This record gives sequence, structure tokens and C-alpha cells, in this order.
Amino acid sequence: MHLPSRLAARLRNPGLFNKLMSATEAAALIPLGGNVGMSGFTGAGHPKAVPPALAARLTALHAAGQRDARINVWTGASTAPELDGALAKALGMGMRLPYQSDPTCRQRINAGQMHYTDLHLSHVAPAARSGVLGPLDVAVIEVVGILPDGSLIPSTSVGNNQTWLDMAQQIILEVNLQQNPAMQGMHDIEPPMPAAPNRQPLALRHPHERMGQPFLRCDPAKVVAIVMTDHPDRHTSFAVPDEITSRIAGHLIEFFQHEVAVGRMPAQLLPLQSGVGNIANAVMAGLNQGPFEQMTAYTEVLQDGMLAMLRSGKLAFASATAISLSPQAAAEFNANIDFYRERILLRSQEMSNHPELVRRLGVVAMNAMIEADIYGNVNSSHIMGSGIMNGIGGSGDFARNACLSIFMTPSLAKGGKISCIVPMVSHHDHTEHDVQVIVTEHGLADLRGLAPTQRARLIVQRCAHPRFRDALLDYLSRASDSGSSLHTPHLLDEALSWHSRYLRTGQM
Ligand code: 0RQ
Repeated sequence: MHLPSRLAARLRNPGLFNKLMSATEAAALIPLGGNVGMSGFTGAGHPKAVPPALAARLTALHAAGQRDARINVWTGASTAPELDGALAKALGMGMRLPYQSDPTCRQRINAGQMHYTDLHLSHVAPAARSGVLGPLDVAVIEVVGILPDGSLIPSTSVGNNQTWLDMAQQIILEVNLQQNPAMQGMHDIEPPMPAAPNRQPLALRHPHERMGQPFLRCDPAKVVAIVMTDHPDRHTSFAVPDEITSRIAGHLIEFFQHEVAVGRMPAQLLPLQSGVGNIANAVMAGLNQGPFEQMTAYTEVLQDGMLAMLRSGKLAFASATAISLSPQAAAEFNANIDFYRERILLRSQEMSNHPELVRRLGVVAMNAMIEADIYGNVNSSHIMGSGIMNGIGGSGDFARNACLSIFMTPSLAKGGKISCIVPMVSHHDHTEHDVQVIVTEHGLADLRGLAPTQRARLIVQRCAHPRFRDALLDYLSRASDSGSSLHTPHLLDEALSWHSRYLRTGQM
């Protein structure tokens, strides 16, 4: 078969030419009820054509009366409307893991129409390999290209792709012409990971070090379809830092300066991990203007903020599992790919979030949250105790193992109707033992070494919105007066009354 040169440059294993087909034909190969491992992490590197074609197939089957036509979808993390959105709209997912942020998907989960298994992102690949998630029927993986020996040039995210390729009975590859072929060399795919008790130490001592090869291993005999695509990643734009996010960034920079001054951190800080979203992005924008030089990142997602820091030289190197950029930053990344290839490594999420590596490197973990309570417990994933927002993602991988574990939020949500500092969190993702620093626009509470009631006073005074401070202190004082168990005083009948009041009246 003779391929046009643009395709031939990406598909360099002639033995696979006969697997080229349309997305609709490839989607027809996916078994109903099967477990499907897809690529994709925070809107980067997900398959763009097979999922919507599969959603169309499932919708047609539902219309024909086959109401239980569904699949289960495993990914790296969140994807995009053409994957999570389309399949959720089609009621095509029986279960989803390990992280999502799609509005339709969220609505389906919260309506009880699909199951969602919310996992620490570093746990997913080992759990899958152990067999607890069941067999993996198909892997659908976006790649930049296929090499003569069948190995694959990874795309803008690595996620769990190597594990899906290893485990799946059948493999569907989407070769995306939009993804820059000059990314070749920017990835580090670790060798096969034996299970305990045969695990070996992970030898990484600096974010720039490599553990493996720049390519994904793939058995060509398992490849059943290759679909050529030409679609961009999700490329969500970030909000320009505002008064609130800039103040949060300011408190953090002041805190880091203090930690350097007292000798707890080197002048270039320790490797940074930064969560997803606008606050995280604004903190990076603040650090880009701040006093620190030659910083490094050992993180999960590289957003616009870190890219700008690499460009300015403030950040010397970044290790991540995905690059999730706005349209403008993506254009800049592609225009200067040779510069970035020297300064970025993308790894499997098992490695980017690995407890051993996060602990050894001494990562400074900075993640956004939904709410914290007066004792420092953090809820990252649930609204009013019951509804999922996105999921725990990698926040727990980093928070428990970091050298410094920081959680940030504006002090108020929903136009001031909700206090993000509450007497008791309505869902626990990170316990008081995993949370060292809480920051809002009002200030920063350094909780290290403090007992629960000391933490409570500091969090209320430094972080709560002034409008809610008296009520929080009143709660603490009445709880402290109420009985004999004064280590972490609570009024159990009242602890979640702020949430129930919001649900009843629309105001905490
Ligand atoms: O809802 O859009 O309906 O108004 O929560 O809040 O302020 O837009 O914040 O986008 O930074 O997300 C924790 C969800 C923050 C995110 C979370 C409502 C608020 C809004 C979002 P609306 P914002 P962000 C590595 C790290 C877990 C995973 C993680 C997240 C919506 O950061 O998913 O950290 N984290 N991974 O109105 C009720 C409150 C609220 C509230 C905010 N107290 N009560 N609603 N909201 N506070 C990356 C990965 O793991 C992939």
C-alpha cells in the first residue's frame, strides 16, 4: 500500500498499513460490556475520533432497544467533550475511572446513571496490573507516530498508556497529525514494573533524570486498528490571575522566602508540584514574577504557568505526565519545541506521582481544594458531602508524600454564600495528617507541629473570610466547653449544620 507522505512519516511500520481504517470501523471492534483503557490526561493526548464514533454506535444500539449497551472506561485522568462528554451523553459508560472533570459525566454520575471509581492516580496502573479491576479488553491510545519496530512515539500525555498497551487483548491506535512529531525524545517510559515483593528501588534523584526509553512498547500483533486523526487537544484557556488568586500567590511566595531564610529550603526551592485549574496557574504566574531562580518541577500536569516559567528561565526543568495548555500556549510550545524538549520530560503517571519519588525529591505539593475544616482536614472532591466534582486525582499522591503539602482555595464560594472553611468537612480526601499549610486570599496557616485546637485558631484567624470568623470561633468555643474530649472538640449535632443550612436556605 502507498501512503501519502504526511501519513507515511508517522506510520513507519509497513506491516501495520493494512490496519488503517475509519473511526467508525475501529469503534465497531470494541466489545460491548468490555473494559476499555484510553489515553488522555487533563484534556491532553486522548483519542479524538474513536470515542465519539463509539458513542454514536452506542446511541444507535440504545435507540434499537439495546439499553444496556455500554462499556467501562479507564483513562489517565480527565479528557474532553469528545470522549467523556460524548460517551456520558450517550449513557455509554457503565463505569469510569480514575478521574474526570466533564460536566455531562459529572451530571450522569451524580444522577446515579453511571458508576465512578475515584482512585489515587499513582495507584491505577499497579491496581490494573494486579487484576483487581478485571481484564482489559481494548486499549485506545493516541500517539504521535508508529516506528518501524512497532514502538510508539507518545503524545502530549503518557498517563497509564504503557500499562494499557501491555494489558489489553487488542489495541486501537489513533495517530494524530496535529501532535508535533518533534516531541519525539521528550518522554521517559519506565521499564516493566514487577509487583511486590520483587519491586526494585526507583533510582531518580533529580526531575531531569531518566529511567527508561522515549518510546511506548507495543506488540504489533495486538494492533487491530489504526485511525489517522487531525484534531487538537482540549486546550482550555485559563483565567487571567485576579485579586484573589494573586493574593494567594503572594502569601505563598512570602512563605517560601521565609522557608529559604530559615534554611528549610534551598534558594531554588524544592521541586514544585502544581495542581490543575486557575489558582494553580495563577500561583505559577506569581512565581514567575517572584525572587526564585533555577526552580524545578516534579508534577503531574504542566499548564501555561509552568511553560511561561520555563520560557523565562525561572524554571530550569519540569517533569510531568501531561502538557495541558491554552490555545495560545500550545502554539508557543509548538513553535519552540526544540527549546522545550531540552527542559521537559513526560512520564507515566505511576512515576510522575510515585510516593517513593515524591518523598525522595522533597516535592512541594500545591493543590486546590473545595473546603477545609478548622482542624485542617481537606475535601478536594465532593460538593455538600454527596455530589462528585472531579475526583481526588493526584492530590493525595503528592500531599501524603510531599516535603511540604499545601492546599489553597478562595475563602468563599458561590458568590459568598459558602464559606470554604467550615466546622467539619463534608467529605474527607486529605486528613489533618496530610495537610501542612492552608492558604486563602486572607492569609496562610502553617499547621506544622500544631495540635488540633491550635490549628483551628490559626486557620480561622488567617484563612477564613472575616464574615464567617466569629461563627467559626463560636463553634470552637462551644465545642471546647461541651464535654471532656477536648483533643479535637466537635459538636456532632452541629458539625455539618453549615452544609445542611446551605442546602436548605442557599446560604451557609
Ligand atoms: O463550581 O463551576 O459550578 O461554580 O467548585 O471551583 O473555584 O473554579 O476551582 O477549578 O480550581 O477547582 C478542588 C475542584 C478546584 C480542583 C477543585 C465549586 C465552585 C466551582 C470549582 P461551579 P473553582 P478549580 C493534580 C491535582 C482535585 C484533584 C487535584 C480539583 C467548582 O482543583 O478537582 O487536586 N481538585 N488534582 O463554585 C461548594 C465549596 C466550593 C464549591 C468551590 N466550598 N462548596 N462548591 N466550589 N468551592 C491534577 C490531577 O489530579 C489531574
